Amino acid sequence: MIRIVPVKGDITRQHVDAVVNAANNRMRGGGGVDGAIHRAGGPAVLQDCIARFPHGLATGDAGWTTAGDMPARWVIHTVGPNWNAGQRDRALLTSCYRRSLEVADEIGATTIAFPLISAGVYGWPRMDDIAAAIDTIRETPTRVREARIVAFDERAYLEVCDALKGRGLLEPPANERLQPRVSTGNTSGTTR
Ligand code: AR6
Repeated sequence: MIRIVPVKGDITRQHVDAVVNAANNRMRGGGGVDGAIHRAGGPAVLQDCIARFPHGLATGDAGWTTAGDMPARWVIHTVGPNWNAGQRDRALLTSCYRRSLEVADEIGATTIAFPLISAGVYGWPRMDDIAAAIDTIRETPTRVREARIVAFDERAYLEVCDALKGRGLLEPPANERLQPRVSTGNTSGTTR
């Protein structure tokens, strides 16, 4: 079963097999996550976009390139619906999360980091985006073991945590999980 891990921070710094980019149809860079990924990955990402996607990508679809200089090995680019431009078909948004996992399976990525696709410049209501992300990731058959949902700010991060908690999916933080249980009572039955 896939683990969904909430993370607060910058997606370009994630040590995972693949980071997902919230791109646009042209696939030649942009602002937000897209700008950050092209800056951190360097020119190799754009070169690969041009070589592998001469005509860009359809909304709801996904495809991979190198991650260039980032710690990840691949970028999985996906094009979310632009709510602000009237693209409000939720199936296009869930398709982005599903297609990204399918591409991850194609390339053999088992750890992946998602941004909140369409929830920035494209204006998709964030709570609904978070629900779409979690439910689609859980429902898509995949060999991916860990999917991080990377939120850029504290508020979005807490919303992701709440949505996971509401579904019984929020795991305790790693440091709590790893802490050995310390017994306080003297259970040996002897006195010292
Ligand atoms: N790491 C993680 N999350 C981030 C980062 C980052 N470095 N930067 C922003 N976010 P957006 P969209 C969050 O606008 O709505 C571009 O110009 C951000 O707070 O990046 O799908 C493309 O070229 C928000 O919650 O993507 C397209 O034209 C989420 O990531 C268009 O924007 C997505 O915000 C795509 O718009």
